[in-house]
Amino acid sequence: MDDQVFIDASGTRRLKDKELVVPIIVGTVAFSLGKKASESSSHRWTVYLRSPNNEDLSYLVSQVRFDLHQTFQNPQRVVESQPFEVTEHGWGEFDIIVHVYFTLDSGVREAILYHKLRLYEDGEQPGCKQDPKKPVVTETTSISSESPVNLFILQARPQ
Ligand code: SLL
Repeated sequence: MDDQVFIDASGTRRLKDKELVVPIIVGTVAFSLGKKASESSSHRWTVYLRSPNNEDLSYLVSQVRFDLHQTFQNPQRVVESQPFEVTEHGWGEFDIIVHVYFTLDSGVREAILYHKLRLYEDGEQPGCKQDPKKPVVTETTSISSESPVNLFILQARPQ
């Protein structure tokens, strides 16, 4: 047998000391509700987790939990299949904590990512006039080592 290959405790063939680097994007898209806005609901927004080329992630990701601000009902939202996303209505920006649970195959169980929900562009103030058709989109796409939030390194090594 090639010495780079080993069999793990579950009987699966694995490659020794190999890394699988999977870039993942967490983003939000927010629309002002314009005239339909109310005090507690100025925007409709969606938070999502996706691959850069929108490939199916279900071979790798079994479930995603989006932890919203405590002001939301049932703030821990679990999504068990694609698309991994949550849509809500709200009034304020906050950090969303994204727990990504991997399929058993990957050898790593969970990663935690952070993404700030943005409802306004830079320089815009809460309450300012926004075009309801023009979304505010932010994505964490950098894969530099200073901001590894969207980069998963799954290492196959003997258990
Ligand atoms: C802020 N620190 O003060 C932030 C908190 C929380 C936003 C923002 C809840 C909506 C709902 C909602 O939008 N919370 O009540 O369903 O700006």
